[in-house]
Parts: sequence; structure tokens; C-alpha cells
Amino acid sequence: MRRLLIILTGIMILMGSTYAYSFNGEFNSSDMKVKTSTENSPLKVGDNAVTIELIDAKGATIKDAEVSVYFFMPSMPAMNYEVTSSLDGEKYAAVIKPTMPGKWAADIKVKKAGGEESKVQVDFEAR
Ligand SMILES: [Cu+2]
Repeated sequence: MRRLLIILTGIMILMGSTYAYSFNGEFNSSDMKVKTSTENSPLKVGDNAVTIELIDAKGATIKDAEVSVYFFMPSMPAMNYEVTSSLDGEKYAAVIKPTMPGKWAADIKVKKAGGEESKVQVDFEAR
């Protein structure tokens, strides 16, 4: 599945049309909305503080999940990292640190209090 996503991402990059450069976005998971946000747009090489907000089907913020971010370069699979987050008010805060400029992707992994896991993928560029 990941291989297929990487191939599809690669095709999108080659087409050069639909690639999103910003980490900021809004994504739908099976039963929630995931909002990613950062002041660095695009992300820079080095530390980037980002926040992740989880909103359930009723519009309520989910604050008892475990959220981690696995980020990697699709063209260099060995370049991959995983960071955890901590709840800061209504949102989960994490620091993403791309180690070189280029195209990256991040899997936002969510483990709900009940144990249910889901993820969304964010494509972004670091400069
Ligand atoms: Cu790389």
C-alpha cells in the first residue's frame, strides 16, 4: 500500500500540477477531520513547530488520542523519522525536522483512546 502511494506521489510530482507544497491542510479520515497547521509555509530544513487538530463527526475536538508523525522523503525511503506530539490546549503539538530540502511526506498517525488507529498523509516541501 505504501509502495503504491509512493508511486502515485511520484507520478503527481512528475506531472507537477497537483503537488501541495504547504504542510497546512485539512484531511478526512474515516470518522474525523485532521487539520494540520504551521507558521512555516513551506517548512524549512530544521525545526518546524506544527499543530494537529482532530475533529470528530459531531464537530467536537478529540483530546484523548495519541498522535505521532512519521515523515520521510518518498524518493529516499531511508530518510525517515518519527516524532510524538503532546496536547497543547485543543491541539497536538509536534516538531518536524526535515534534514534536507525537497519533497517530503508525513503520515499523521492517530490512536484513539479506544485503541482505534487511523492515519492521513500530508505531502509537503522543505526549503
Ligand atoms: Cu533526502
